[in-house]
Amino acid sequence: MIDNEKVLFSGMQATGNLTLGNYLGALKNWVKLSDEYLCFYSVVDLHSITVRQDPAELRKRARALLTLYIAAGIDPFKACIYFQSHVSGHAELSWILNCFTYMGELNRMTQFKDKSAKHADNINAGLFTYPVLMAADILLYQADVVPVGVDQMQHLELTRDIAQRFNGIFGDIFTIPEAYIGKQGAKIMSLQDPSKKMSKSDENPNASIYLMDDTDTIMRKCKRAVTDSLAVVAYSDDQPGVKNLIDIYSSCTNKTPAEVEKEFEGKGYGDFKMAVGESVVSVLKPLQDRYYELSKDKAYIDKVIKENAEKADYYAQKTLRKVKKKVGFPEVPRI
Ligand code: ATP
Ligand code: LTN
Repeated sequence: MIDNEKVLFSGMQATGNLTLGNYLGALKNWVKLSDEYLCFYSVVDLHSITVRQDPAELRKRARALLTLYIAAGIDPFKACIYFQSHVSGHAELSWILNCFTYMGELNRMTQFKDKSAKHADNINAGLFTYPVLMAADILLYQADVVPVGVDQMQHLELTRDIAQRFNGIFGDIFTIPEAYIGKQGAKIMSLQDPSKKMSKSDENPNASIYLMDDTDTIMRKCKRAVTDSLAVVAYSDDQPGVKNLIDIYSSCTNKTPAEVEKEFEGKGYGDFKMAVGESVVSVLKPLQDRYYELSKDKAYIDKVIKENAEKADYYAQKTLRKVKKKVGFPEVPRI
């Protein structure tokens, strides 16, 4: 690590197909930030098994997600793109931090409440302590910044609380991380119900644009997106469907919402939706092409996976050694 180089950590779960929300709210920022920070971008497969998974499917999706990180434009030999399960430090630190986290804190987590309602037949302890593993991910690499969507802010606040508590007892061990929320695309909403976020686990396929959707599908989903009867392209909370489409268009074209309003002044929703669809295609098509190209190069992806697991482990062990010493674990005798 270069002295004073700031560290960034983020991760995504390999569950479901990635949506445009994941790209605009997370991946797109990751690419931009990888020039400014020492970055760790993890495929958080340990988190994935808090919900029941088909093993073969999980393995396939995890590799596909790692490939997508690269296809989105992240240089895997600059940023560290790796599988969480390849670095045992995540699970180790997570256990230690469990002992510095209160039940009351975890009980307040809204994602736990949502997910346990959704998976009522499998409310496992991992689902409950999920945020502690996330804290371990971040603190293990001494991350200064963590780009996340707004839905993850509560987990990040908890991470800061745990780190501060630990530091309060043992001295300055952990860097206290800050959230990084992108200006545009922080919360892309469902195309069918703009009061809900676009989510890869949505049952209605028309609600989300998937990163791998073909051109016709993208255009069709945009055309069918729920709007209103006001017939003006305005960036207003009274028009959540249109507002969401403006957010998508702004993010894909790097225009401000005010510029978009101006561009579509006096035009109907038909024209606007067509333009939104085209802007999405212009972003996703090159990404898809790169993805298919990369997927064919098994040796290259294998090299990324192996080398980065070692790199991540090196940084993880540095923190873990300090933590273990502080909490009072005996050192391995050097004989
Ligand atoms: P799930 O439906 O399985 O909960 P998800 O689509 O919400 O999944 P996550 O894996 O929870 O996706 O999130 C990955 C990253 O994408 C996170 O940083 C998250 O904040 C961001 N993200 C997810 N959905 C959106 C969205 N609709 N708009 C902006 N960012 C999003
Ligand atoms: N909980 C996150 C994924 C995640 C993460 C992290 C994000 C796991 N560990 C560390 C940022 C930093 C999610 O569901 N989006």
